[in-house]
Amino acid sequence: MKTLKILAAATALTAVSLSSAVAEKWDMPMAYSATNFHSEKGVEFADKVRKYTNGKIDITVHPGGSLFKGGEIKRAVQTGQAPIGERFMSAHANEAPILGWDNLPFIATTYEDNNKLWAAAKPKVNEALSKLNLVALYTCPWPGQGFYFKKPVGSSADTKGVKFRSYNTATATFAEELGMIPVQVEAAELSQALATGVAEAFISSGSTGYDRKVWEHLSHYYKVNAWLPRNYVMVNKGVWDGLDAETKAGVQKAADETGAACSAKSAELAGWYFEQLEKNGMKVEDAGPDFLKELQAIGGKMTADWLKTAGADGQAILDAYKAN
Ligand code: PCA
Repeated sequence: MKTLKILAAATALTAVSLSSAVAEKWDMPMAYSATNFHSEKGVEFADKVRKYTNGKIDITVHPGGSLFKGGEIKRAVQTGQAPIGERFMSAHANEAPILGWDNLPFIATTYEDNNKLWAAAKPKVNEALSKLNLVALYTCPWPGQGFYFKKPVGSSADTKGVKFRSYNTATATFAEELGMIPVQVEAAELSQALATGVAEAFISSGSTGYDRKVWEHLSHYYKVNAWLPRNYVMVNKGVWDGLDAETKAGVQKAADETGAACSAKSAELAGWYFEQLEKNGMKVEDAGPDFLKELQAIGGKMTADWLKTAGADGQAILDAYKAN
C-alpha cells in the first residue's frame, strides 16, 4: 500500500513537471495603464488562456509600456521578440492604411455602429495584418473621442497655435487643420507632456484623461464622440501557425470571450469617466455648434484622405458598412 502511495505521488509529480515542461511562457506587452480596463481585460485573457489550454500557454501581462513602449510593441511582436502584445490599431495606419478604419470622424459613433464597421473591416484588416506577420486575436474599442483643452474653445479661432498631443497620423492631421501644432506622445507619457508644456491639448476618450489625471493641467473636455478607436491583441503569425489546433481553439475561445467582455466594459465605463473628470473639476460638455461644424468638415476631408490611401479596399469597407 505504502509503495503504491509513493508510486502515485511520483506519478503525480512527473505529471506536474511534464505539464510545466511543455507550458509555453509568453510575455505580453500592453501599451496602457495597468488599471485601465484594456489592461485588466488583458489579465483576464491570460487567465482564460491558461484555463482553456490546460496550462499549455502561460501569459504574463506587462502593462503601461513597461516591457516595450507603446510605439515599439508591434515591431516586437512582428519580429518575435515578444510572441504576443497589445496596441492601438490606428497607430499602425501609416504602415497599412486599412488599419485606420476605426479613425474616421463621425462615421461610426456608437458601440453598435463601431461593431458594424468592424464587421465590414475585419477581413481586410486581417489580410493586412497577415502581411505584417501578425494575427489579431481580439480587438476592444475605447470610448468616443473628444477634445481636452486648458481653456474654453468655441471654434478654431481658439485653437490656433495650441500644442496638441496626437496619437497617430490622422490625429496630427486633425490638429493641423485646426491650426494646432501636433506632437506625438504615448498615453503613458501624457501627464509628463502636459506638466512640462510639451502639449496643452489632445484628443482622446474620458478613459485616458482619467488614467492620466489630466485635470491637474487641463480644464475643458468637449464630447465630440468623433470615433471609437480600437486596441488589438496581436500574436506573431509564425508563433500562431506553430500551435496545434486544440491550443489554437483554446486561445481563440479566450480571445472571443475577452473581446466581448472588454467591449461591454468600455461601454459601461464611458459615462463614468466623464463623471470622474467633472468630480475633479473639469468642465465636460458637448462641443458647441460652430466648433462641431468645423470638426465635421475636417472629418469629411480626413475620410476622403483615408480613402485615397486605403484605395478600393477602404471604399469596400465603407460601402459594406453603409449597406448594413
Ligand atoms: N486613449 C488612447 C487611445 C485612444 C484613447 O481613448 C490614447 O489617448 O492614447
